[in-house]
Amino acid sequence: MDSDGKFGSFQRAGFFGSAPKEEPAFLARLPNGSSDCSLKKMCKINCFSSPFLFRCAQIYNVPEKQVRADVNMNGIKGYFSFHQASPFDVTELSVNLTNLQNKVAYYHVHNFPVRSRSSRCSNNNVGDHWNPFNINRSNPTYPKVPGSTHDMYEVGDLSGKHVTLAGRNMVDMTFKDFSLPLFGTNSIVGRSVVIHQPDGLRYACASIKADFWHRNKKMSLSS
Ligand SMILES: [Cu+2]
Repeated sequence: MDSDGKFGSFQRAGFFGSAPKEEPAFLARLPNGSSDCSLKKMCKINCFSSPFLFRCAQIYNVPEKQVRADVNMNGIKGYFSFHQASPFDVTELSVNLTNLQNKVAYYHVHNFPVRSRSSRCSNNNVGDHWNPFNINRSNPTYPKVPGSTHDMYEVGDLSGKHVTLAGRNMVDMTFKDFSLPLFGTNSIVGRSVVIHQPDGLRYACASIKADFWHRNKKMSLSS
């Protein structure tokens, strides 16, 4: 919100002329100097010199999210780390894996966490790819390689959107992902990452959990 007017004069986000007097109004920008909006405070603004006063929504501070999947299976060690500053920001994905021994290629977010210790990465355990928009990967138009806009891929198709692990022994890489939410109903938090062999068989997996180490480090730096 532009409560300090740094983006210039107030522009209305929608048409409020017929809105009932007490209906909450969601505004993109606030008039310069005409409101007392601040965090966790209800505010009233005078809309376009109208005699009506509109209430705007309470303003919340949305904490950033940082989660990770720690992999330690079949000799592969490392992590997938995910960070999103807010629901409106791009997600940053870091992949740091060692001892791949050229044995694996694809990696995806799958539907469920690793719940059982037996047949950990099986379909019964972690399910299929996380694909909340029901994108059909059998469709001939599904991108074969990275480079298309991320909305063209399943949300969970990380190697499809970015790069595969084929022919690698270790990787340390970071990507921006425009379709990998950590907030809301399509969030990947609480699901899992599965690493596949080049033939598609599941080789290693790990649950996506809150990154307490990262959070504690940030808290200690800020205190
Ligand atoms: Cu998979």
